[in-house]
Amino acid sequence: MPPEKLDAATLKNNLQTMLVGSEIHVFQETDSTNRLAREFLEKDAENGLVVLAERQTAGRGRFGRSWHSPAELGIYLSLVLKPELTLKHISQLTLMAGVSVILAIEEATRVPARLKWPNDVLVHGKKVAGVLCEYCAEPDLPHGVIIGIGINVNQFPDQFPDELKSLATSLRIESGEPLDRTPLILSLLRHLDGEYEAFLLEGEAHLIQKWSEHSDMWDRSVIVKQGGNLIEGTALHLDPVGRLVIADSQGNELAFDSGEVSLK
Ligand code: BT5
Repeated sequence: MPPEKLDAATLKNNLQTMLVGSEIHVFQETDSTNRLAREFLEKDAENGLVVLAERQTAGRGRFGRSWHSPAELGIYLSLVLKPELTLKHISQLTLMAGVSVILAIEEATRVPARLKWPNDVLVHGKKVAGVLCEYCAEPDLPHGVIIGIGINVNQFPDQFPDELKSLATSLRIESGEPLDRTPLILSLLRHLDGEYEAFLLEGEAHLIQKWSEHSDMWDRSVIVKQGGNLIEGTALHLDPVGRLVIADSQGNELAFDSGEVSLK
């Protein structure tokens, strides 16, 4: 069977959302959907605009890292939101996107995906999806948030580059079956819509609880890398604003609002 192609009209016609997907653009190829979404935002994009690409030539991760984005095998999606929020809330949108990815994967597959703070979706310890939230607040330009989501859907193991083979997985590898991306994208957009609305109406408490329930970090030994420092401890919980709280070897509780976590 030829690979399934994404189509903006099909997505739009089957969309069940209030805000997310107010406009949908599908590109054959781009450097990064987050960069493209930012360009739309700067031209005053509609709140809820979604950009998808079949392939990214310079997909971005956090801290200048890259996201491997082979043609037609994954989902590369960016959502433009224009909330009236502070920076504190922006990191909570990363958690909101992670929860939405998990719910969509649960709906479409039996793959047991779990969250790792702040932006990773793992299956059996390997990364199947990642979130990159970027805040645009330049003077004289429209302000907003770009939520970028990458999901590995139909890759076989040998379709990952060598450096990712032990770190990455796909839904196909985990379920043993190919998966159509269109229903998964529709489910993801519906969950983003619902979770975002709930977050705006009710605040972050419920979101943080939901995120925590879908994570298996708790009580595990972790190393948090922040700047040049490595801090070892046991992951305890998220605090009320979504920071990761760990206990170090002396039992002191430390809260992190950013960083890179390795599970031991
Ligand atoms: C992320 O960064 O996990 C955020 C990834 C966001 C990608 C989406 S795709 C649509 C949108 N447009 C963009 O340009 N980006 C977003 P981070 O936590 O920094 O993880 C990056 C690291 O994950 C890399 O350094 C690799 O080790 C690993 N990695 C790269 N590509 C991967 C892949 N396809 N699957 C699993 N791991 C990958």
